[in-house]
Amino acid sequence: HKVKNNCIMEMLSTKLYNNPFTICIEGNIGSGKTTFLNHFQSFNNATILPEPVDLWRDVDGVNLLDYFYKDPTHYAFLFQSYVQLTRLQLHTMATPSPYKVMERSVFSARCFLENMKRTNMIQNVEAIVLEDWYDWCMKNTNIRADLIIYLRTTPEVVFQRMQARARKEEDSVPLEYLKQIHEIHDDWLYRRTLFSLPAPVMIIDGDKSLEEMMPQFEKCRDRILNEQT
Ligand code: DGT
Repeated sequence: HKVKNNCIMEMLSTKLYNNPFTICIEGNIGSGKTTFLNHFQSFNNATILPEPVDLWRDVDGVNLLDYFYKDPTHYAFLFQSYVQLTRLQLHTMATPSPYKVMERSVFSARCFLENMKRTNMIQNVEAIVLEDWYDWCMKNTNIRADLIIYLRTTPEVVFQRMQARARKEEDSVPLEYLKQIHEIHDDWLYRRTLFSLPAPVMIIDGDKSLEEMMPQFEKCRDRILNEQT
């Protein structure tokens, strides 16, 4: 009873933040988002939200990520619609700390949708349905982004990393796909000619090695702390 009461007391005293300061880590596949995200573990008061890729791999026993890569024209809409849902769930989730650090966002899901449109992976009407859902959510929920950190990389570098990590679903992904995804991220966050920007953008050289990334992380930390004061 004592243990149970202590747990209840602890839960009642945990303050939840419905509107935390939100940082989204963006960049191409293999750009180092997960590693960068993990640096934030050292950040006081931050809730780290990695990408829900495991959810996509097991939707009632179905690996949708694998289905998507094996047969994009059949599964692009279904996969994209589930990705969008799981991202919205993370955006709207209250956190036990005042900072939320997310790997990607509902905003960058649009980069993939844009690519599906450009390469005719998806029908026009399917894209419209996904975009209508997106617009509705933007108007009717309070999805917030305060800072975007763009790990900008060279497609050839991330292609090598992707091959080295050998995620089994990605074994047939060609360099060409990474080039397309890179161009769309650059259109959005570097050239800034595509979509509107939901937050200020900080660009970081993601081609650098892990050790070389550390000073860049420190720069981010300073910027975030400055924005809060
Ligand atoms: P990292 O840590 O920078 O190496 O990042 P990754 O590669 O672990 O994470 P990410 O988000 O670039 O992608 C994980 C896999 O899921 C990758 O095969 C691309 C795919 N993916 C992520 N988001 C979307 C999306 O919105 N649509 C589609 N079609 N694929 C997506």
